[in-house]
Amino acid sequence: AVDTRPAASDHRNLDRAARRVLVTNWRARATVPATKLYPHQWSWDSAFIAIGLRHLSPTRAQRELESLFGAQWHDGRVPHIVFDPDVPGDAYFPGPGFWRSGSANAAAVPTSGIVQPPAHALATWATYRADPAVAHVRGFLPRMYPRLAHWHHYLLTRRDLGGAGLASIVHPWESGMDNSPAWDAPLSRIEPAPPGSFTRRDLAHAPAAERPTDLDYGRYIRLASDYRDAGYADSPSMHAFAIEDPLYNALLIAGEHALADIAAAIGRDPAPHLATAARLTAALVSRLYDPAANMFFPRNVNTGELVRSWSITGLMPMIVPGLPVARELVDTALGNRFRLREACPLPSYDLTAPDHVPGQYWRGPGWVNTSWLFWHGLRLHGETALADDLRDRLLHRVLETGFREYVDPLTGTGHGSDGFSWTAALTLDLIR
Ligand code: 2M8
Repeated sequence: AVDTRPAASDHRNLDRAARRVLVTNWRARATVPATKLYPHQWSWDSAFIAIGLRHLSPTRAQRELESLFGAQWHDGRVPHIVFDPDVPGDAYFPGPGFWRSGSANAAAVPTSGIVQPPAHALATWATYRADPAVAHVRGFLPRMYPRLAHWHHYLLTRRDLGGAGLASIVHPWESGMDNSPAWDAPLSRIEPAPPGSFTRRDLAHAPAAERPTDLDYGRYIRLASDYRDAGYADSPSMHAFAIEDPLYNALLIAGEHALADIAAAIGRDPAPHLATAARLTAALVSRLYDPAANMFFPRNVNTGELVRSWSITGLMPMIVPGLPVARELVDTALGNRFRLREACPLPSYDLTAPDHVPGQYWRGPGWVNTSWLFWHGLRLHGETALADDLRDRLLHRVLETGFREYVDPLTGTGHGSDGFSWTAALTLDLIR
């Protein structure tokens, strides 16, 4: 077997290079995911970035999360993009002029109107633990706790579109795994916005073959403008796309466990959060787990059917404390579809599927954030040897390929942006 463990000196170089990426991508109040393709603040990126930044500057990691929650809407939602007013409005599409968030948040900071996976409570607790003294002086936990609780409350109430307690996403962008093959069938019923009605900006910074198609974008724009035109109201009947996603709900459950820790640390009662986590874990397993497949699948709320797509989302419940089927998920990860022992980062989609594309965004390549989550889950469930091996191979991959946005999981060819923030941030965390 080839020894993939990077040497100590490699770690030092990686550490230095990762810090450089985060320093370069820091703006006045937050970190951009990548300088050209994503020139604003993104919600779940900031959570992963804080997990790395805490090793470089605990104060900056706290500010990363605080600035995101500074744009939280009155209804509790945390928008998926917080726009930087110093960046021209047409640098990214769809920009502030499309979303028209107005005074949806107290500061009237321009934002999008959809959300992203709730990785923030997990990141807040990890950030706090990196330097409790500094957090204490800054009042970090007492300030974040009510905001996080309000955010989860929005998801647990207004987004319970299926009526079983789980949160639904109402747009592929909300999954964070935008063009995952899992969304192909539910998206196919959406009438795309006419091709001439909008101009993509992403193709100026990344090859078309590595990005979603124009048809995908037409559907993304239709869904987003319908939501906007309905005043961003949530009701089961109005969403043409409504999905209970395993990754989304797994992060919500892990987040409720983190909220319990945060509550206890500031003298509040953790019990309600633990009760919510237990209730959601039962719903996750009963509604989204298929025991014949040893896999979680998204549920299409509009048809009531599971979407039987072998996407990385189905392995992500590994991060749920006390998950009763963790060993079964490890078996699935070790199998031919994900090849946990060789493929790195873990592929975003079934390696054996005829439509697996190893360089196209969320349709095959490996991403460091989902691999980090699986690594975290392996450790949580006592799979230490597999966790250590995955960490060593991830670090080796980044050493070879750089801080790319996504990577061919078998050849290691890098794709998408370079100098990608969460790749750098989570590398810093894995080195520790
Ligand atoms: C990607 O998504 C954005 C839309 O939100 C885009 O393609 O423009 C996704 O990979 C998403 O998960 C990520 O948060 C975002 C910024 O890195 O880029």
